[in-house]
Amino acid sequence: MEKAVLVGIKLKREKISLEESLQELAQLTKTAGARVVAAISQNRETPHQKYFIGEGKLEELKVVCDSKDADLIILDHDVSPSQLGNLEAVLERKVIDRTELILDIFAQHAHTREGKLQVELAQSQFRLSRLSGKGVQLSRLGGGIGTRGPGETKLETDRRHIWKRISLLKKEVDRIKMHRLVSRKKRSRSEIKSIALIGYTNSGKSTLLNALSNARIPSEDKLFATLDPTTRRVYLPSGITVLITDTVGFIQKLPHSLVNAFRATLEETTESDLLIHVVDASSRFYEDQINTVYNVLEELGMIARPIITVFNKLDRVENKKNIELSMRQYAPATAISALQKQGFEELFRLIEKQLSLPS
Ligand SMILES: Nc1nc2c(ncn2[C@@H]2O[C@H](COP(=O)(O)OP(=O)(O)OP(=O)(O)O)[C@@H](O)[C@H]2O)c(=O)[nH]1
Ligand SMILES: [Mg+2]
Repeated sequence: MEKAVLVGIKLKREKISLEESLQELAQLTKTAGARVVAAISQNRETPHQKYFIGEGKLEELKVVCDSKDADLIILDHDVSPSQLGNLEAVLERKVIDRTELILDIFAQHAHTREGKLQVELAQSQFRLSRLSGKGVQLSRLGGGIGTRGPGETKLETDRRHIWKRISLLKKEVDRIKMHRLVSRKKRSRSEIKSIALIGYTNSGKSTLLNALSNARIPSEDKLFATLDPTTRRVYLPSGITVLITDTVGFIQKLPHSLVNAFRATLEETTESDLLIHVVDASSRFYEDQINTVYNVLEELGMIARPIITVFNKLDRVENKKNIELSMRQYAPATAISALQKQGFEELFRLIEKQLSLPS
């Protein structure tokens, strides 16, 4: 297992919480299959031109890496290709950033053909942007995180080959998109209402859909357990059937290449009649997470859909007062425990009301 040192960086103008961001980075690292052996952080006015972090911090980082025998360094910030190269030269280890880490997780978790294509496309575009910086060679020390493609795919390192691969992948993705369009048209003719579950990663979307439909979608205490959308039939108490789709979770600082790659997959969601926004009410950071979800929705042009907000994991919430306040703020909203199957009656009532179904 690779041993990773995390580096949290906050620039003065940024509004993120360093603690929250680092905690999340640690979880992402674990999900990618590496072990966190140390974490350091730095507040800076502006990035250091050559290394992004300051030279003193770099010195400290080098000492920590040596003493912990680390294999790789993960930066909680996007840096330029040349800064990355300079850091690798000094630290003599693989250095990756948050985007690369998330891409690696996506590569490991994509299972359908389309998911794999989308991820490889995003990875290839990312690689190309790295290469085109200053013509820096990808100095990948060994394998592991940042070098893996989806499935058996090996990532290309040659610019010309990447170009070719990208255009091939794009064609494939387009072909699948056409297919989906046709089956979606068929479905909309059948007039079954469709609902999409959206929300921050690990909020409990898959657990909820499993509970509602007796499906067996893998749910794990990991970030991005679900990548490929799954649709299930759910029977409402009124006897009406709806289709509910479980989707990829959102995260703060979601790489742009990925938002674009998953736009196609999420198009399914954009056409649904209703969104159910699942919130992990037991997280200290749930309000930030709600805002992140709204930002991504805006980016995807989905904000106009009717939304029901569901505060999940109520069984783990100690201070229920806050949740009650939030429920009023985000009405129509309700609180449930997907794991213990509690609060579903009210959820069903809201769904039927929003879809204007007779209940
Ligand atoms: N205590 C408690 N845990 C829950 C509840 N709902 C989900 N969980 C746990 O939260 C973790 C994440 O659940 P998932 O259903 O995989 O979450 P997700 O939103 O699908 O996550 P991604 O697919 O990674 O975006 C799992 O360990 C679940 O068992 C709940 O109501 N109460
Ligand atoms: Mg899931």
